[in-house]
Amino acid sequence: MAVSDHVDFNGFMEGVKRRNPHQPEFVQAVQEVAEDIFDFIEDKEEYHAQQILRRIAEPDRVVSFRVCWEDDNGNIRVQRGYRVQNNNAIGPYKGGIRFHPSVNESVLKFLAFEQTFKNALTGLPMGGGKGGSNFNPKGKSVREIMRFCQSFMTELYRHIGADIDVPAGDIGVGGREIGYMFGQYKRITNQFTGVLTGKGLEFGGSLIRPEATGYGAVYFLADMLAVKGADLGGKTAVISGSGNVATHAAEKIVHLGGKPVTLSDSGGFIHDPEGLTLEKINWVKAHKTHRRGRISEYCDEFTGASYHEGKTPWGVPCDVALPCATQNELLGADARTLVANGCVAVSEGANMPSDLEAVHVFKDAKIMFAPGKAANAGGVAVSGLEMSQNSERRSWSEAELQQMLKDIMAGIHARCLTYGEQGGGYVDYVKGANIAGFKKVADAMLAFGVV
Ligand code: NDP
Ligand code: 2IT
Repeated sequence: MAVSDHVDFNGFMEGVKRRNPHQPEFVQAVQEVAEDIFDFIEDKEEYHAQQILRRIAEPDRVVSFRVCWEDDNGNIRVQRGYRVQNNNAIGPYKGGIRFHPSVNESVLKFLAFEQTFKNALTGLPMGGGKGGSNFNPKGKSVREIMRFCQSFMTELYRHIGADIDVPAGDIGVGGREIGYMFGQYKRITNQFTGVLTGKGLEFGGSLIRPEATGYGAVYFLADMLAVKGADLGGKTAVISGSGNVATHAAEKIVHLGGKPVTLSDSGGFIHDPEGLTLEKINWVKAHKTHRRGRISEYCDEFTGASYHEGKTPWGVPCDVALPCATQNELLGADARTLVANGCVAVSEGANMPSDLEAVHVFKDAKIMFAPGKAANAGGVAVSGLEMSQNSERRSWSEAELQQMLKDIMAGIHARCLTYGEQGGGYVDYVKGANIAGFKKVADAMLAFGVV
């Protein structure tokens, strides 16, 4: 197709909407990327002729399957499982598994699409995929979770492999669930390979993988501030979520001299004006992971904090914000409040936490705004390092891995600058991340011809 025949942005998005009815999250993720890519490819005939954007926005495959399991009362339960393999142009499919009642094809397609660009940005050879189930781990016994993980893997195993597709954790899937799934994979295939990441240290896991996403999001934040000659010392940070990403982001903010003042869960948020200390963050980690408690109980444990039922934390005045819970948790009005309150930088620990309107508010205000595909790539990057260690059958030291994570985040930041510098000291990190991620995948696809 010649350039002149190529549809315009609106025509492209109409096609995406028509082909993906009732999939708003997927359409949103494609639009956020397409807004930047259309300008970039305007004068690049080959990308048009080869329909690269159209091809990246169509997953290689979507696998959907039934997952049956028996609950503790002997009832037979049926869930839907998925694996979306979006693109393996630059390496095996790679991306997490999410267990949450909101999981559906749209959510996993958006996540697999985002993952494709994120993984390219890390500089490591990983394609993009995502999987999961509408299984709700809340209120389930550990034995129920084990039986569900085993049943899920009994189908998933035929679609994955150390050189095919390497899943990891995400919402509702942590070290325990990865252990159960790895055990079942090994039992079925009789192979001990690096087929999953986020494994326990005893069986091929990597040091600092649990910390990597939250730490990486704060390193990226620090890298953005450094461009302006600033740092995190004394800065007030508003953080959402209280899971893996949020608690480790809070921890690294404290390490770097900042003051996290909020955390949240799906019930509401806590505000601790004194700031969360490492001791308080450790309590939250244990409370949410081992006791499976609610963030509201923070206020019973620590004086001076308040709980705000049914609310998100974006109205609390801050210097920097880190949305670390879930998609579309920060809307246009929240973005306007953050900007009005003087927030200078936002680093997305979660995937697509800001809706399109919020992204536009941040861009228009020209504050430092790091999209998830850049800011939260530290997790998958250390997953990539776990894959390397598994292939080499060795383990790197914590110091080596900490340095590699910092270097990878700095590399992503530099790639964003390459395509995101707008003059006048403003960097459009969304544009920078989208173009840098797209270009690597697109150029690999060009090399393969029409496949
Ligand atoms: P966890 O399961 O550890 O924690 C999730 C947190 O988000 C919990 O506090 C949870 O609250 C909250 N949350 C989940 N869904 C909702 C919702 N619909 N509304 C409000 N709050 C919600 O997950 P992670 O910390 O691993 O993941 C958080 C985000 O980070 C996700 O967007 C994930 O995709 C992204 N991410 C994770 C990576 C990783 O390595 N784990 C890597 C890169 C990105 P509650 O307990 O009430 O459900
Ligand atoms: O969204 C993500 O990048 C993750 N959930 C981590 C994926 C991975 O393969 O480590």
